[in-house]
Amino acid sequence: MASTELAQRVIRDFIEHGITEFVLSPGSRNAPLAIALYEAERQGLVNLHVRIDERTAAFFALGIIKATRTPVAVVCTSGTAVANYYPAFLEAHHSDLPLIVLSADRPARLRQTGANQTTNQINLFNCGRFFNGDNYKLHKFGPTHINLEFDEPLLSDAKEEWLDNLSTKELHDEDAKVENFEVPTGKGLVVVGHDGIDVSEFADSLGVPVISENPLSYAKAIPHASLFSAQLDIDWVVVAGRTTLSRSTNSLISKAKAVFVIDPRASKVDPKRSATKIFSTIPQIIGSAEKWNLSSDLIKIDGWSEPAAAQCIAENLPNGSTLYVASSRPIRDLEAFAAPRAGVEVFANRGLAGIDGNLSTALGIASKRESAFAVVGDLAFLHDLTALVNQEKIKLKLLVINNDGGGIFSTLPQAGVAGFEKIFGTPHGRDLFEIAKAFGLPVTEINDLKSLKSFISPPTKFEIAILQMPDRESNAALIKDLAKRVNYR
Ligand SMILES: Cc1ncc(C[n+]2csc(CCOP(=O)(O)OP(=O)(O)O)c2C)c(N)n1
Repeated sequence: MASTELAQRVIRDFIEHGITEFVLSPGSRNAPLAIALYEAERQGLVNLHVRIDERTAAFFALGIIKATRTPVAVVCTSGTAVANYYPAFLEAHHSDLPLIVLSADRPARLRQTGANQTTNQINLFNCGRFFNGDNYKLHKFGPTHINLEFDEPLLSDAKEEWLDNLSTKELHDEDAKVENFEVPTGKGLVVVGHDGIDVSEFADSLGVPVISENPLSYAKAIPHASLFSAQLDIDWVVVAGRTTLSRSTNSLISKAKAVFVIDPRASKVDPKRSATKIFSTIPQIIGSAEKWNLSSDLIKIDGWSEPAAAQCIAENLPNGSTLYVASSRPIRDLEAFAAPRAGVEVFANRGLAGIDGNLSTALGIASKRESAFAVVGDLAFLHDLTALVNQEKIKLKLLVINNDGGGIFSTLPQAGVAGFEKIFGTPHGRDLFEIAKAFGLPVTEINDLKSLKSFISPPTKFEIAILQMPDRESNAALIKDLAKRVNYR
């Protein structure tokens, strides 16, 4: 099939399946797709975002997928370009997000002949679904890679009518059947991880204590739970989503006599099938649970520190706002120190918990929201600077917790080993304020809770705050100290 016709057929099919968000990175081999997409955008049929860096593009797409719960396609040229989608593709695989990679390729006959920008793109990601050519199938779950071989001529006279008479085709969910959850005897607990389905109503009806990795998802969750969960004694636990943040909560789960998992992605959540029972959708409760109380007093953290900043941000976010939280300390500080509340929608890349692509994901989410915030560490910030190149008209307040390196390592067993700063702490000494300025972005420096609080009003544009933090060692000591102050009963 001629390249232009192939590209037009594919883009038309995507639009007919309701896929209207595309993130394009420039190239020659994918020119037929780029031109078709530009035409479709001109006709108001798609939103076309352009990112020069494919890694950024794919994480930006993940953000849009998270915010809209619809598949998003990323489009790139051949060679290393497509390999730059790998981190986001893996993240999509582990969090079941419908990222669709449309990679342009050279014709198969050119492989292994030394032809320019030609490699083996067949099943490059080694996970998700792979299709070569236009006999693909679109899905609503998990990532898909569609590789399209384009031969010369790449450009031909565009036919205007290729987008006429569109007809809608539905992407169908596989129906999951509702099962029964027979409430066991003894003390039970609900643990809410990230990326799961909303189990608030289920937890309310069950009436047992709830601890949540994201305290902003459930106002009745118990504060500071990750700081004491390992010391609890329970008989059974219902785990919703994946718990990836604290060793303490995972050790509590492993001690329970019976573990019930609620997650549509059970095969990735509990691959060893160690759970007593796995539900792929919220089950119906049969029986009633033993009543018992678990509570802990909220510690008000004064002074300027990472835990205090996390608590301040969580408390002051306007109702109705969206928060993206980066991996490493930011998400753990939120878990450990935020007062549980409702009214804030929280996102994080917990599929593989990378510190890559975090700014891009946050920007993708913010591109679909009116009041978005993101909290990232300084290494996560530096890791994804190309996210700052193309900003469109996105409203986001990005808060960078700057502790000049990887603060989490000072809280882990490797703290203080010989060579710690060189091989774990990795101070960079860069001026993040100047870096943000160099991208033409409005930037503020924050050194106290009062200025932080006043920064957390709804964004009107994309702007950055650099939160200059005390050193990483004193932060680790403070976290230990706060854990000792937790009072639970
Ligand atoms: C892509 C990737 N590389 C490396 C890691 C390992 N890692 C986990 S946390 C971390 C340090 C992150 O530092 P920063 O973003 O500044 O946050 P902080 O630890 O200071 O809170 C690193 C390197 C990772 N999760 N992802």
